[in-house]
Amino acid sequence: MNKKAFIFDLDGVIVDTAKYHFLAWQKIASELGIEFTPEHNEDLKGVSRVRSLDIILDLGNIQASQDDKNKWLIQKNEDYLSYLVNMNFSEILPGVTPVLQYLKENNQGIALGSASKNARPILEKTGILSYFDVIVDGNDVTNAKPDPEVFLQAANGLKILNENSIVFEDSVAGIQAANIAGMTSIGIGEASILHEAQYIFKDFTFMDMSFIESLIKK
Ligand code: B16
Ligand code: MG
Repeated sequence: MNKKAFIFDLDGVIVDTAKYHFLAWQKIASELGIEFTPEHNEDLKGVSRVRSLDIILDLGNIQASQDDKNKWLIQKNEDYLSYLVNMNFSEILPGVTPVLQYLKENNQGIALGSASKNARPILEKTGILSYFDVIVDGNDVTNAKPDPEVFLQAANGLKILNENSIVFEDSVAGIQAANIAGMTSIGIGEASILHEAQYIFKDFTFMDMSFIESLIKK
């Protein structure tokens, strides 16, 4: 039986936490008099917390001291965490659990490759932590996507070659990272945005198990 590495991004692939990131950033932005829309939020997907703040400050042409930035980063995360308190399995995106189940039953390597520093509590709260053999998150990497570091660490942790690794991603930077790593890139979302991906699905409900099977046998 072939063993492949299946590496999942978190936000936008397994759970839709983008809406909570948005609410928390919007609060900071409005305090600073910056207009921050859902369209702007698209640019923060897959981007680290520190870089996200810089993008928002740039929107408002605001230069800030490191002390102020640190204060806003803490405030944003506390607010974001308050939205996660009541999170449970119902927030897992459609079609994700059957794919995890199928991969587990077929003895495949399963890893998380996320920019988030809150990945573990989210996997715990949604009840899917035990599916993951390896977790690489924002606490483990120094270089953000499109740098492939997060996915390279995940494949390495599973002891599987990059060419035998498959990445599920919702962000352009994440797809680029997977491609740079020489892995199979699968975009989850809009084809018009994720066109650099080797395969694209609107969400996991559009993915047949025969497709997963073909990836395993490839
Ligand atoms: P945190 P992913 C990313 O997660 C999010 O897409 C991005 O919007 C967020 O800023 C980043 O995590 C950092 O998250 O503030 O929780 O450390 O898509 O790479 O799973
Ligand atoms: Mg994502």
